[in-house]
This record gives sequence, structure tokens and C-alpha cells, in this order.
Amino acid sequence: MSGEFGAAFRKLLEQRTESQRSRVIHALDIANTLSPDAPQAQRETLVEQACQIARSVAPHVAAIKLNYPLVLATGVEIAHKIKQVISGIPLIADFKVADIDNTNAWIARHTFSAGFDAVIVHAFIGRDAIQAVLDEARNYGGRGVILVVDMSHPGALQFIHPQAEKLSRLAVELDVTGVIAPGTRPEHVTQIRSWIGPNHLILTPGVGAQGGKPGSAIAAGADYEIIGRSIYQAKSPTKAAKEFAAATYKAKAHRTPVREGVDFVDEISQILYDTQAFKFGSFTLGSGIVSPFYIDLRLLPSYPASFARLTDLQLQWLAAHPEIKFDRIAGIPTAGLSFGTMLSQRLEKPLIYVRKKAKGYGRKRLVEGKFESGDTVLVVDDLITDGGSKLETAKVLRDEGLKVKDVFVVVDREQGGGAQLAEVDLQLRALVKISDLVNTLVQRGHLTKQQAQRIRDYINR
Ligand code: BMP
Repeated sequence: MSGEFGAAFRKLLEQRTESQRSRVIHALDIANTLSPDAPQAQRETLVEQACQIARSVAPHVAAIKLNYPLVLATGVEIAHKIKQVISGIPLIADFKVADIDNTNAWIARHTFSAGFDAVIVHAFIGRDAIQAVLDEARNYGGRGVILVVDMSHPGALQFIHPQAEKLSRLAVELDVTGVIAPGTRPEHVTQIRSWIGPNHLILTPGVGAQGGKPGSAIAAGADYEIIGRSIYQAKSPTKAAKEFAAATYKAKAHRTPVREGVDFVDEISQILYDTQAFKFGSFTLGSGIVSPFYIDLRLLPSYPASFARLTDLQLQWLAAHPEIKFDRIAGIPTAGLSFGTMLSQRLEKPLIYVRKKAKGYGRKRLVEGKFESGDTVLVVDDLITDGGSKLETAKVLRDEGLKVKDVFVVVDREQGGGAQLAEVDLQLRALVKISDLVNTLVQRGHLTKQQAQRIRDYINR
């Protein structure tokens, strides 16, 4: 079940998203320019101003959201007036409806008959009170109903955010058109996406004036960013809307879909097999220890399709772990640098790296790239054995004033690396463990049982 409610609204919105190449919903919240006791003439001027701003941003926005203060100041007719100026623009009534079923039904009827294509409703009011709005949305021919399941302001963390999962699941149960999620907290957007699945819309306010970075909520799983002040207060609203349109549209195109049930072990076994990066035999490691297997992930960049697939898997894994927060990525040369570069590009997070030894000329720095003391860095490498190179890297970064909490690798060789890291308060984040890979490689006939046992004996030692 998906999208039963709001099919007409969604169609209109999706058409405009593509025709204007924009994932911006403009919050036209200009009522604060009017004093509450302003005469009728000034209210009419406000409607004209609203129409004028709407006209100037229309080429770069997917939809316009009108809020309660504007409708109180000008009357509900403002919806028709804006529609006359920009035909076909989807209009969302942000009334945050939160009453009993009977009252909600009346609010919905007035809203839809005034020409709004969708209405925003609080989720916490519960099933029956939301259902009353959904019934009206259907009666009016597929209008949208957007539920508030979380919010962007600081106080949202007090009551609504702790309930966000339950509210999101209610949104799915009632099959509403979409939900409101905080553009100020992209990691919460990713969680909400994982709860509501791929089919319902996520609209995220809080971008710009409230601090959310354009495109980051969409990259984290949202479909649209709701932007108000940063557009209508800009010197040129048209230019601002155009810039936000480019950032939001691009962010969706680059987004990694969060797929449920990805079998990382299975996928990585296949990649290792395709690229012949897993070798069985006798190999002397950097530490001098002789190992019965070797994983050569440096081969991956020579197989662009497999490398791209692995990057997608890394992004999916990170998307499923929103608790891992970082401002920058540090790739460990050499292997970790190619993985770090790919992640940096896809996540649009700056890359830095630590040299093996400082150059004898130039700035003689050990850490290359731009960073500020206090930034949190995710250390990235291909695999981990005993953790030695990760510890050295983390120490250099910490000595520069950077915060390092997590080390992200593709394969954990399970030779004590995780425990070593933990001693200095670093958490190992590995896509797969060698023991799981070995089991899968045996199942697929890529390793014999005897070879697998030799690897297990070696790990256990
Ligand atoms: P601005 O970009 O100027 O901060 O506007 C954001 C808009 O989104 C405002 O209309 C605000 O009422 C609304 N909004 C929000 O900011 N956070 C929420 O959680 C829910 C909202 O509807």
C-alpha cells in the first residue's frame, strides 16, 4: 500500500519537480510584515506582495507552502489568487491541524475548497482525528495529507522526537502522502526514512535560516526541503531560489537509496570473488606474521564497476548507522585514500589524510588538507588487522586538535584490531568480518572446507 492518499497532489508536485528541476518548497511566511491591526488596504497589499514573490520564485520551486499567519492576515482566498498568478503550482496549507475528528474535517473542507492541494496535520492527534482529514482529502479528489512526525526546532527533542518512530509508523499505517522531518538533523531524516520506507514523501523544513545545509536533508533521505526566510528575505529571492533549487535537485540525484535487508557479507564475497581480491596461500604481512589468506583491496579501483558497488554498500551501511557523525573523512594512505576519496565525493564531506612522514619542504605538514581544530573525523581504511596504522593515524589527527571516534573499514580480519582501538576510545566500524566472509565463500564453493578451517585456526590463534 502506498500513496492512496494524495495521488493528484503528488502528480502535480512530481511534474513540477522535474519541469523546474527543483526540490524546494518555498515557505511564503510574509505575514510578519503586517501589523495585526492593519487596515484592509494593507492586507490587500500583502496579498499582492505574496503573489509577486510567488511569481519571482516560481521558476525555481516545486511548490509553495502558506502558513497560518498569512491566511489569518489575508483570508483563505489568497490560495486562489496565487494559483491565478502561477497556474498549476501545488499549494500546501501549513495549518498543523491538531483537533478532534469533527473539527478537523471542517478545517480540511475549508482548506481544500479554497484551492489548497495538501494540508499539514499533526500526527500526535491519533488515528481517528487524522482519518477525518484523509476522508476529506479523498472526497476532494486526491489532495495530500502531510503528517508532522518530527520537527526542526530545538524543543522538538523534548517531546516529539522521542515519539518519532511511533508517529512515522502511524503515517505508514494510515498511508498518508508524506511526513514532516527536521532539515536541521539529517541523521533523524535517515531514521525516519528507514521507518516509513521508500514510498512516502519526506518534507524537511529548517534549511537555511535555522541552520540546515541545503541538500543535506535530501542526501539523508528526504524528498523536498522547505525553505522560507533564506529565500523571501534574500536580496534577490529569484537568485536564492535558483541556488537552492540546484543544490536540492542535485542532492537527490546523488542519494544512495537505503535498501532494507542488504546482505553485506554476500555482496562483498561476490565483489572479492569477481576481482580476485581474496587469495588463499601463504603471505607474510607487514607485521612479519605469516597468514594463510590475503585480501588485496588495492585491486578494487582497477575494477570500476565493483569499486562503485562497494562504495554504494559503504554508503548504505553508513546511512543505516546515523549515530556515526563526522565533519571530515581521513583516508589512510595508500589503500584507504581511494576509499576515502570515493566516500568524500558521494557524501560531500571534505577529505584529509595523514602522510607517512612529513615532507621535507613546503609546509612540512603531516596532515594534508583543510580542517579546523575541533572537527570530528571519520578514519577510513580498506581493512584492519591489529589496528596499528589506525592508531598512528588517530594519534596524529588528535594531536592536531581533531576529534576521532570511529574507524570505518571494509573487512575486519579479526586479529585484535577492534580491541586495540577500543583502548584509546576508538570504535571499529567494519562492513564485514573475515569469519563471516569465509563461511559464505565456502557455501559458494570458492573455498574448500579445509582452507576455511586453516583460516579459522589462524584467526583463533
Ligand atoms: P524558515 O526557512 O524561514 O525557517 O521557514 C521554515 C518554515 O517551515 C516555516 O514556515 C516554519 O513554520 C515551518 N516549519 C519549521 O520550520 N519546522 C518544523 O518542524 C515544521 C514546520 O512546518
